[in-house]
Amino acid sequence: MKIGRIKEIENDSSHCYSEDTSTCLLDQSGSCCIDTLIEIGWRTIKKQTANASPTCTNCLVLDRSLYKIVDDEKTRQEAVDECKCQGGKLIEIKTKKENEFILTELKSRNTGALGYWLCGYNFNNDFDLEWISNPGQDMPFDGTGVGEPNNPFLELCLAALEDIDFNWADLTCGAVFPYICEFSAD
Ligand SMILES: [Ca+2]
Ligand SMILES: [Ca+2]
Repeated sequence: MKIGRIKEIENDSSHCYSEDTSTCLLDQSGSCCIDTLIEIGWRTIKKQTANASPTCTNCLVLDRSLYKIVDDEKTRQEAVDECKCQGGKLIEIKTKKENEFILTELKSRNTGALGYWLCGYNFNNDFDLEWISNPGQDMPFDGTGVGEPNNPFLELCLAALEDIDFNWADLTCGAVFPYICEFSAD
């Protein structure tokens, strides 16, 4: 079976193109999103609702942010797409307070999840990770565990891992984990 692939047309966020069906979607709201996985290897595309408000029935709240922990296991890119589709972004943890808030919640959940995706990536071909919204800037707070990051050329993505008390670690972007979407409460 052909693996479904979706790409945004360069410099034009008002269209999405599905290589499987050779269809192009027009989206006046500005962005197309990946929809539910309907069959192994296939994805569909859908319109993102304009100015989507987060579907946050069970969201955590801290200061001006809402957080939704999603237990579905996704690759890092799928997690980024899912959060964006819901009107938010994959979580970027900027302060010690925010990190302790999230870690306390993750530790108390006890779902057996081995980790949760965060929105860090190793830009600049060096030894540290950056938040995707600020690729050129050091993270203002560093929550990485002892000995991490430890594989700057193969493990380019960031997750909070259960076996190191949900401190952060670099790991391969194709791994599948639950994830946390962050929404602005404003
Ligand atoms: Ca880096
Ligand atoms: Ca690592």
